[in-house]
Amino acid sequence: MSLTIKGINSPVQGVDDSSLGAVLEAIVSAAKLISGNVQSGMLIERPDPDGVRNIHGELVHTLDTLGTNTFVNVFKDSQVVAGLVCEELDVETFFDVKDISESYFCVLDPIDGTSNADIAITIGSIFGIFKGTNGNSVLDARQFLRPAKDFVAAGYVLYGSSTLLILATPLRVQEFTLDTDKMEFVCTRSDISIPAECPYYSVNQGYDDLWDDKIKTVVNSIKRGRSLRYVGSLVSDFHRDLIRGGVYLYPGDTNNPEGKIRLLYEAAVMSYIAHYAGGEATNGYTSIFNLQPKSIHQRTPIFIGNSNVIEQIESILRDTT
Ligand code: AFP
Repeated sequence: MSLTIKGINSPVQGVDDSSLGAVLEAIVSAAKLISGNVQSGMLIERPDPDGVRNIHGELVHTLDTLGTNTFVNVFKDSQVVAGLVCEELDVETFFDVKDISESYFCVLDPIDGTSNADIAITIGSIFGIFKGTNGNSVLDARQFLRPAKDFVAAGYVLYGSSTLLILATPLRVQEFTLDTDKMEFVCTRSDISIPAECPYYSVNQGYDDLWDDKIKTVVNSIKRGRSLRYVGSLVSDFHRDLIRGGVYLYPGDTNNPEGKIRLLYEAAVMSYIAHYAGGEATNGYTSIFNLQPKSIHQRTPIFIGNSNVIEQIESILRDTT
């Protein structure tokens, strides 16, 4: 079960549907374009504090707009992506396709961590892919309001000192690195599983005054014997945990009871990757892999990484009064 995808130099394992292959080709071509934009850094990314804000109240950066437009264009051209939910677009977007019964629905954070873009820190694009339900002909939010376990594939592109594509399917989690001479992705890790050791934890410790006692107990307990690493781009922090072992926490607090991370196009995607790499993700009480979203831009508290540490966190939250 493998398929040749334009832009990737070896057949991709876990994919044998040519329409899904076309979705991945669209993502690969967007990734290459965005990688070039990200490399330009401050040449194009000049944050304007008085600029436009998105539905979440966050500043829309030039790269957010470029990233969104790039993905919208490749998906539109693909003729196989029938719909998109995107962090930067208030409502669902639908596209014309060749054959609705052979089409897919994507969720997307086009550029995660843009507030890091003007300081040359690693950022990324996060995507999840659903096969349509109800014969695909229903064109509304129902196509997207589904748990992570329904994705047929999901992943992210990391724009850092190199550009990486992480692609998860139920068969395996693979990593591809962009060869910038040939402008094609090369498989660099063919079957990723989160290591048993968990040497790192990541959390914005600056919010500890806003946490309730349960969260303080969780953080105090899991930090023992571990090094703190916090980039402030979920993709970067999660990628380190995926490859080296670790746990990422973004709990709710008194200002933001549901935290900051979006369920559909951030937490669910990462939970899917973690699941097929042997890890876990929870909102503290329920597995995010199985969590049914209620709205497309819903937020969720998230604790993700090594499964034994996630179990420890759930048990602390269950038992602490
Ligand atoms: P931006 O896209 O606005 O930079 O936000 C990135 C992010 O959603 C996620 O990638 C980080 O882990 C998190 O925010 C960091 O948020 P804090 O600054 O509140 O810790």
